[in-house]
Amino acid sequence: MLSKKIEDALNAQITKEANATFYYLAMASWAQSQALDGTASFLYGHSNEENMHMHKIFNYINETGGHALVPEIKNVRNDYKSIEEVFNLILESELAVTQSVNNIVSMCYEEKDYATLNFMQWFVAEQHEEEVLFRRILDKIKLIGTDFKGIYTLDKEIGMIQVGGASQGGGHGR
Ligand code: OFO
Repeated sequence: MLSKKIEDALNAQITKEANATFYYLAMASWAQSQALDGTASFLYGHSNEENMHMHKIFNYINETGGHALVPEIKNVRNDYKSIEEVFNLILESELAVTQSVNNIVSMCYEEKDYATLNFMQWFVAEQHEEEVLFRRILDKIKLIGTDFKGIYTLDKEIGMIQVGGASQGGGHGR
């Protein structure tokens, strides 16, 4: 049984996962419109992954006696300046999600909710993987560059990264 405090925190996490789903979907669409097909394919996949995270929390709340709520999605940005901006924004967004996951974990200790603590461990591992992945992509952007030739190579490299989560054990194909 979930306490009201934990249920509210999990519903707030649903909002964050939903925002990430649509944020990355908008970025994927922007990349596709710029003929950055590898990046678009990676970001569509990542958007789907965030959607899966959201569903995971829906299911957990409802099976634990709570009520998972559909969030309102507001202010999705559709235009971006560059591939570098996109991945900087993603890392920033993931760091905020990690903070939110960590706050729920702390709350679980305070409330002695060990079932939710156990459930959240998956998200702790997932966030770690995502942070590593996006830092690595930003390193590649610096290394390869974004001039005419660089962008072509970079887009291909990003397109080859497989999206996968902590649940698959193997991470993001690194
Ligand atoms: Fe849901 O994994 Fe990042 O945000």
